[in-house]
Amino acid sequence: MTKGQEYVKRVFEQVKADNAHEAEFLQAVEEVFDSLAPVFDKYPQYIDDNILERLVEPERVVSFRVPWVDDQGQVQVNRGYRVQYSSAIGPYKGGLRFHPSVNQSIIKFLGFEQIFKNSLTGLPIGGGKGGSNFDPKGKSDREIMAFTQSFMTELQRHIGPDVDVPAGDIGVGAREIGYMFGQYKRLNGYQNGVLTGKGLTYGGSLGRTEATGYGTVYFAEQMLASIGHHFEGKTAIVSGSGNVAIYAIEKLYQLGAKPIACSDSSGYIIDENGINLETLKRLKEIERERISKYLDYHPEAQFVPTGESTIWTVKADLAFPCATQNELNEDDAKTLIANGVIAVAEGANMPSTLEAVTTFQENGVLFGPAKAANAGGVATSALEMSQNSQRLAWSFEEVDEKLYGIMKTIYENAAAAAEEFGQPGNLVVGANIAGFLKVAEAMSAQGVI
Ligand code: NDP
Ligand code: 2IT
Repeated sequence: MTKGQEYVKRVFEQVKADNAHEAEFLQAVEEVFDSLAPVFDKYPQYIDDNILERLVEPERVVSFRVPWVDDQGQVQVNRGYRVQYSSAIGPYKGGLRFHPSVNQSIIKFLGFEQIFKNSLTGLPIGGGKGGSNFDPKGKSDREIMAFTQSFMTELQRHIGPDVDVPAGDIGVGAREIGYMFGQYKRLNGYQNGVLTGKGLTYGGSLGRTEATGYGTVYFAEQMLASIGHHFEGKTAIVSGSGNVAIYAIEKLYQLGAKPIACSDSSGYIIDENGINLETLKRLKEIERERISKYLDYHPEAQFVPTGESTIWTVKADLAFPCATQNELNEDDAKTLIANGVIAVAEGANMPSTLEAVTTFQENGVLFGPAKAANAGGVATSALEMSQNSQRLAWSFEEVDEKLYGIMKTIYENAAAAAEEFGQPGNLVVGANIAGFLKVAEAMSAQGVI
């Protein structure tokens, strides 16, 4: 074993002992640590500085009670979180997730990923994440408002435009950001840089809604170009049917591909004619319906309920997991490969298990890891912060052009780091190393922090 390998192994054993019950967090840490040994062999001073031990410990973990009253007049209580992971390169930045599965392990895995993702964007943003085990499904607008106002009443004491800037994630979109912004303003006065993903009438950026999905497809375009391919004539599977999935589908169409399947937690649909984007947007963005409703408008499509088979059994050239963590396992990877998949780009955070990633890589499938491929969302959030500071609003084209440039640069930097550290083509290793190096250098420069 090299010194770097010994160091990474030793720290990971300690992280496991200290966080034994946090499976998702340990999975995210393992994926990053697995890439970093050659960095420590090249820069042994980072071993002497105990850089990993420091980086893996969040600067701050806040957990709080969120009491609210439902439409029946019953008092409900949920648990809220904000993990302020690393401010080495900028204020904490990262989304808020409202989903019943949210716990400290999930928020810490997302916050840890966010450090490297945000570093890769090239913009001055640190890593953070938050959320609640609140389940927005089936709740009235009034209940959503009651919950989000209570959530922000506590969260507001921990955030600020130069301190920590939350945004959306699963279960948190324009409506939730709007209510939270309103509540923050009542308590602290107007500070438009405190949240991103805001509505266009009160400081939001054109292109933020589209950014994560578009960015993932721009990243995949770079991956395909590296082997002389393009989207024209290719079919795609996109899991999920939320913000990321919808705008990945939109950009795939614009670049000449045909998305034929998408999903929600109830099941998946296949439409060999291509998913009708207008129907999908109406069902998901306006009516908040289940995906099977799609068949009411397109009876030629098929619906397969969850439990029968997964969306990864659909034959297609490209796969974009855009729903949630660990939605694609080793068996799914093998099925995709048997069906001839060429490229996989992760719109969601950690959607592929560690075994699935290895399976793709060992079988020559182009693989774009989440922290690189889905960084367009947070990058555009940082562009929203810039516009807020300038008191300007850029055009859609200006934002989209910047997003495209950022995704291309992330691809190039990840590919170059993979090459430099002896694993050409391995974008997992490349993204982890490129993201890490900037944070490590910033931490070293700032002393023992
Ligand atoms: P949305 O809430 O808009 O959509 C989430 C979609 O994923 C829904 O279709 C949902 O189905 C499905 N889904 C969520 N949880 C599960 C689950 N446990 N099992 C099956 N399906 C599930 O969220 P986003 O589109 O914003 O986020 C999707 C992914 O992208 C997440 O991993 C998020 O962290 C990541 N991401 C988001 C960014 C953003 O800017 N929004 C930026 C970067 C990454 P259902 O409605 O049935 O629950
Ligand atoms: O996972 C992510 O990068 C996000 N949910 C977006 C975070 C942000 O601050 O825009």
